Amino acid sequence: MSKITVDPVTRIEGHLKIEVVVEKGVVKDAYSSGMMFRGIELILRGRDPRDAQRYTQRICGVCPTSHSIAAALNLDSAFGLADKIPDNGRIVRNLILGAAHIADHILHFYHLAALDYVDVTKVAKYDGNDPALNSVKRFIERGELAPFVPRYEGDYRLSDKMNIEATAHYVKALEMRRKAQEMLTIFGGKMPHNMAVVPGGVTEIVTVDKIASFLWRLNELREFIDNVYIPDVLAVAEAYSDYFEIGTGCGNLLSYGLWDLEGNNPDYTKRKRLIKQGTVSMDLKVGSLDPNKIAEYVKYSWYADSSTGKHPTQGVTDPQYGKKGAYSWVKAPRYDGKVYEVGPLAGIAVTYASGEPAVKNLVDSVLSKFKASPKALFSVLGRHAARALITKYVADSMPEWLLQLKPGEPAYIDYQIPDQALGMGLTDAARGALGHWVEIKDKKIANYQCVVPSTWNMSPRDDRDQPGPVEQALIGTKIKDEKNPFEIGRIVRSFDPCLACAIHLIRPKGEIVGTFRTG
Ligand code: NFE
Ligand code: MG
Repeated sequence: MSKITVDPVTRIEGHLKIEVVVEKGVVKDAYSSGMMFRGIELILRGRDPRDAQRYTQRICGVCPTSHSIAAALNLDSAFGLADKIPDNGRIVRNLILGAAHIADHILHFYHLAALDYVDVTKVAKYDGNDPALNSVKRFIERGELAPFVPRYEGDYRLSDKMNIEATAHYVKALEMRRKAQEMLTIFGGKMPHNMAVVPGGVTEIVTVDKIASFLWRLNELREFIDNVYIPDVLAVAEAYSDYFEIGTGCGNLLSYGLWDLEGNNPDYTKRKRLIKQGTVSMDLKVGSLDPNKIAEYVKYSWYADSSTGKHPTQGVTDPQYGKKGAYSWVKAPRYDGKVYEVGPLAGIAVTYASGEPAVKNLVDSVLSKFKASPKALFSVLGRHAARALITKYVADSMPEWLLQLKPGEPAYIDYQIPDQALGMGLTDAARGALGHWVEIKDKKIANYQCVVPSTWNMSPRDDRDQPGPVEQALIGTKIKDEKNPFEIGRIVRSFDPCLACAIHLIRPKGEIVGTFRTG
């Protein structure tokens, strides 16, 4: 029996420690620990509710846009506006969120995950004229290879030509991400932390110029998605096809859905969305979404036991670093007491299993290429493929949304802040189901709770000792070489973890809770 500790896991956002216990080359046990303590929820107490819009975006620099949407939906519902947002406001929010997801998924595949599969050192053999590749080659010749090393060795399977091409695409993807961020700023004002998404709609007026400026960037991104991103994901999948069977996980997926296609249904769990709400398991049976079944557990998290098992409307944040038996700052959210994975795979699988024709065609075309059944989606490669397909699906849907905009018409509706109210905002962020809940008293925030995608996915064990999604995905994995545990990095990164989002709280008086080193 041996223990492998990866601390910190690199090429993710935030500080994550993964420990696995290996017996006869197989992972017997796994522990996911969020090692960073920070926060927002308690800072919001006593503030003007509209501050949630600005403050929650500061949870993270990668997915602030999703927090802005969740906060806006939350405040819309608390202010009685959920079914009153003008179509221009709803559509501009969709375009801003769509741009953010495109940028984010390109970032994850090329700049975070692909380096587990692409051997950049092969660029040393390049003898062409591409300036970007020649500059990478010079770095290799000088032995300056960060951020591509340190890395695990011994399981790079692409041909030299494919490794070189994929490295060129890594560089191209930086430019494409910038284009997607620029697209976001046309309506959002800036990135990160956009200024436009507010309760009541958006502050940006719609003009023909903005539509045209958005569209030409979108067209270029669609070409990149179709001709580079998706082919690269498929090429990786072909060379590493065993990863359709590795990292299966808990087998339960949950999606809040995203990109509102209608604005007149105040119930976010029933609203028509491009990606649908619901739960789905490996038999592809879709369940309806009931947010009352969500609770966060803390038996193995560094919080007071008295705060365990609470629904987010009753959520309590009471840190206790060093609590006996605990091993993470991440809480353990559960749905109906069970473990659920969230993310693009969940959104795609719920929409696919609901029979949406466009998503069925996209998913079936990938599965038939690999002669695989839908069960293969529950895997490392399934997560990457779902991310690429959701990127294509939203990018292909956006031109029509641009045509639905009405220049000169309102994108915002005015409102009064109520004395007392409860609110809930549900959307899917790039990493999955994101929920914000608010309680307003005397026109101020009395309680604000966020339950965030990486909190679900990176969660530790819960009060019933059920391991979290990433822990379950690791347990049972064969480790070929304990000195180069590629499998761990590939499984963990397939979830696209963000620990900044996962742990978003702080002790109210700001005292030091503990001092410790990681890695
Ligand atoms: Ni910091 Fe985030 C997303 C949110 S969480 S990246 O997507 O919400 O995992
Ligand atoms: Mg929280």
